Amino acid sequence: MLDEGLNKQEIRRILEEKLSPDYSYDSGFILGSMCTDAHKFAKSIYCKYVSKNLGDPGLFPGTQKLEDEVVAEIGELFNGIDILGSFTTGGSEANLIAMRIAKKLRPDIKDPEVVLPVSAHMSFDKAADLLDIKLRKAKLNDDFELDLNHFESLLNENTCGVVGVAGTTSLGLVDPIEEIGKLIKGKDIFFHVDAAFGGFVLPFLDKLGKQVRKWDFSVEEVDSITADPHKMGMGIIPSGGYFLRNEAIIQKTGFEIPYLAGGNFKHLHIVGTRPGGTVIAFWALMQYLGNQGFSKVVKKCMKNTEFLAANVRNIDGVKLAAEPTMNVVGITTENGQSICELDEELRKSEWMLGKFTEFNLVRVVVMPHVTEAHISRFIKDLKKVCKKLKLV
Ligand code: 0PR
Repeated sequence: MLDEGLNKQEIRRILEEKLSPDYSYDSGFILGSMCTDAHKFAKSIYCKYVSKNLGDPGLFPGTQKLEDEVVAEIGELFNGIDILGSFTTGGSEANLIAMRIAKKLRPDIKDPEVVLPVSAHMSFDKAADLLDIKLRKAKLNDDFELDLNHFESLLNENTCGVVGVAGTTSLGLVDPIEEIGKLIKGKDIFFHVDAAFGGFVLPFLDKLGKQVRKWDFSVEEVDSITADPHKMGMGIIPSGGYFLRNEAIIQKTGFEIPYLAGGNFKHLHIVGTRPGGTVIAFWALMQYLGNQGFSKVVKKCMKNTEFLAANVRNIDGVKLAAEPTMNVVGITTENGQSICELDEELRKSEWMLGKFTEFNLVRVVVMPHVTEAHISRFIKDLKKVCKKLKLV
């Protein structure tokens, strides 16, 4: 550390220089990210309330009330009534909370297992590792749809939880949540839906008149949902969300910290100190955009998705891995050649895509920061790369 501090202007200059290697969302090169530039209004609100700490809600009862309000509003958006929950650091933490509940609710199972699709996010592997849960992964069919028969065959007396994904990480596809619900109906198995990405897309697709499979609390058996404001919600990083149908679960499985300055309370969080500013910022953003504002954003992303998909269909050498359900486009080679070289070549022109070797596809997430002009530039380079690699 310096003995004497520098002046602010100098520090700002140094920061600009040191951070110059970072990619910016508006460059268009970030095509493979599920995050985006936070909404301007959310940013300004966040700065004002950055010191609020929801780790000790007794000290910040106003902030806590806003969190309860925003959670209830999101719960309604997901067709639930009196939904509880809280903001998290992201989808990984929310999924970890869900897996912990699944295990805790079945103390009678000595070696607990969770059944989930092989396309489920890495965070479930992390949760399983931390909680000592065995994951049983169900296969996908050739069209990347979940193989329900295989899923069913993995259920047994050790199953404490099942997971369905509403917006898979690789392709943005929605699992047959209703059908999974039927498989566990009447059984003492916790059902968690991971809509980390889809949570702030699917409700608005529905409102735009697009056919969407049932995926939320409207499916009776669904117990909890992950949905992240810091993805398609355009909230501040970090803003994840965990939403739970049944309050008794918090009483049964929650933690208590007896010494807090603001007093004791039951909670499910993994972390202690917890940002209030991100919650307040998202509350404000929801009031500002309303249903119409979010629908407009989703509509634009879907228009750009269709633009990209239409182009990919016409490029010799590559094809869509699956028809996009939401604003995620998987691109694969027509001749089955490995996607690795394609990804490498595109990276040379700075295109930052997601690479999924297990499904042999590269992923474009058409986030709000991605414009038609960016996609046009990308398509041009993609065509060049297809020729260079002789995929044509
Ligand atoms: N569930 C699903 C379905 C996800 O896709 C993700 C993350 C998570 C849970 C975990 O969320 P957190 O990262 O908030 O804990 N999906 C993104 C992905 O793996 C994460 C990401 C975001 C990766 C931005 C890259 C990036 O630039 O693609």
